[in-house]
Amino acid sequence: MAEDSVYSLKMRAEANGRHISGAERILPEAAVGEFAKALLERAMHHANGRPDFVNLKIEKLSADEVRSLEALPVRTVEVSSVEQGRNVMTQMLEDSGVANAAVIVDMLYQTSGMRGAILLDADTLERLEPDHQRGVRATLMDDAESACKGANSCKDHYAEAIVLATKVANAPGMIAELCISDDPDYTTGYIASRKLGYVRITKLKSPGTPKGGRIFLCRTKEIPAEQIIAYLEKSPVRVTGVRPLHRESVFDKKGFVNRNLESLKHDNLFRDEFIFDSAAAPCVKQGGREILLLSSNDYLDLARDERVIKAAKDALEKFGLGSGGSRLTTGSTVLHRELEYELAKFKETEDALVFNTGFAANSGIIPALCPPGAVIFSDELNHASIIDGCRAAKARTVIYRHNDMHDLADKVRMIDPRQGGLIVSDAVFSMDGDIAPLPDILDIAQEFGLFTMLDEAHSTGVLGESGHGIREHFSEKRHPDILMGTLSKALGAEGGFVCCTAEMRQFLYNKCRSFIFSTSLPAAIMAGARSALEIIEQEPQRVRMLRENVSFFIAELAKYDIKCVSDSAIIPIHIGDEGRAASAADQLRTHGIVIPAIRYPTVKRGEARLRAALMATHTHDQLAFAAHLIGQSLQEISCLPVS
Ligand code: WAQ
Ligand code: MG
Repeated sequence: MAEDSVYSLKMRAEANGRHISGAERILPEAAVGEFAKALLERAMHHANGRPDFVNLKIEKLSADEVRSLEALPVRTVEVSSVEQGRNVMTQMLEDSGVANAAVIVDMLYQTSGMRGAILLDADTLERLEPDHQRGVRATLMDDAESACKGANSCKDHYAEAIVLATKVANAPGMIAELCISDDPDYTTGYIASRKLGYVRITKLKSPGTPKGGRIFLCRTKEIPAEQIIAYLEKSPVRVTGVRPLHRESVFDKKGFVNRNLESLKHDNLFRDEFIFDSAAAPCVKQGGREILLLSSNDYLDLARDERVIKAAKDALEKFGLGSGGSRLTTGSTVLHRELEYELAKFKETEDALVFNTGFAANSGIIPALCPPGAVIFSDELNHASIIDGCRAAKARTVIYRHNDMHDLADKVRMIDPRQGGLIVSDAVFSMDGDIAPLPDILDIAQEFGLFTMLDEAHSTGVLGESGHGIREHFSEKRHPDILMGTLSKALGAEGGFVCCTAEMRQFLYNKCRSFIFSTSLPAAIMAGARSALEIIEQEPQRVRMLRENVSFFIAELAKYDIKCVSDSAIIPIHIGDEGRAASAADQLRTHGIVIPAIRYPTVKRGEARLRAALMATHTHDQLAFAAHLIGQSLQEISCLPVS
């Protein structure tokens, strides 16, 4: 039985006179309705924009004028650079007996912005298409099975190209076709002919370039150009045997994960999870065992304080658990604002803004403050969240040597950032326990009009006579623009915050993406943190006890020849080799002490260390016991071979 009547469908969409999409089909009568709808859908919803003009042309063809052609055989040449791709194309053209192959490929690379192809005489290099701007377009073609393959398939560069290439390769007088996609991110192009088949070349341009074009290379000795053009434009073709592209090797997802895990283990950088059955107190329970914890950042032991828990409980009952929305929509309660006023008072600023985590604060604030053109000056030992903030910012980042104010001043002076910028530093460095020279940072920033940002995650509740932080420590009257901190360490709660001027708060409230696009913290957390803040004000002895514990512990370690320095509650015990640090931590665990081995990428490779963090409530007995065991295990691991 003969097929139904056959129709050509052509869609073209424009906006402001600019082409935005086009597609065509050749279909049996029964499929016309469905595909017409799908083509319109494609016209109306194209990534290039919304059209103001759509042309859908439906035309009956006489079935016997439609030629059926077998799809060209396909192969793929993987190349590793554009240059290599270009050479492969040139070589294949030469092998097809074309003189001037390099000149022709060069011409392809000069082409862009055409709707159609260059029709080029291979012998005279004469352009034969009547309209050089537009080029000649191959049209009236389709995959013979498109009616069965469904109307809703999205644009498939390969499927469309193989149909076109098959039609073109069968044109009278045709020698070869060369093609580079004009899609900025589609780097695969091809060379095709009846002799070569369809040869895909994986890199013909670098990603991001909107250049692309086609050359139809022909001989007109026996066939006049008009006849070639008439075939390309007017002779309907249906291509059979178009198969979806077979990918030799799909990406190995499982292998990706496993290779990463293996390499972490090999480098002694794999981390296991410790699971506790109790709060992070000096003594914790783990699997029924009592363990001495020397790694909590709950420095003042407030997370489990009765008053803190009661405040949180009351708020929990009143406000429920989750906040249900971003601060910009429905996630602000009086408790959020009250805590912010208290934080501002605590840090002597006009106002404050609470973030979901310290990480969210740092990684969001820096990009907000540093647009393209600005320069960020960042200490080489800054916390990962600051590094990620720098990476996310469109500004340039300049790293200065750790706490080296000469290096910082030199770099600022040399770069002379006229479009603004930021100096950003940890107040207490999280892996070293030392303090940033705040007054010097403020001096340098002042001279050049730079913003300043200090991360007080480990200094709030720790530095200064009464724990107010780095300004109290230096008796500094000036304010950094951004005094960032966390609720999750000495305040025993959860979240990050920024203390700043009222205008800066408004700026961040409106500009900081990590703040805007997060559901706010529960009111119960706000109430708990506020209570903790009150306790720090009322009981400054906690801060003194913490400081006293640090001196005691450092003196105990010295008894075992372990020399440590720290200006905070973080005490690094330097080991160096990752494997030794990991063994020391493992050994201490078996003896009932948790003190983690800090390794790359938290610190540089070869600078692994045990990192003790003390609490105000550790007893001297506990600390003396810990120092003794640490001394013992360091002696044992020093006999281990360096891994
Ligand atoms: N007739 C002649 N030339 C055309 C036509 C046509 N129907 N359609 C496009 N061109 C020209 C025009 O100058 C374009 O700028 C250029 O070709 C590239 O067109 O196996 O996407 O539609 O994975 O961007 C190759 C697939 C994809 C390789 C090619 O071309 C693979 C592609 P694009
Ligand atoms: Mg394209």
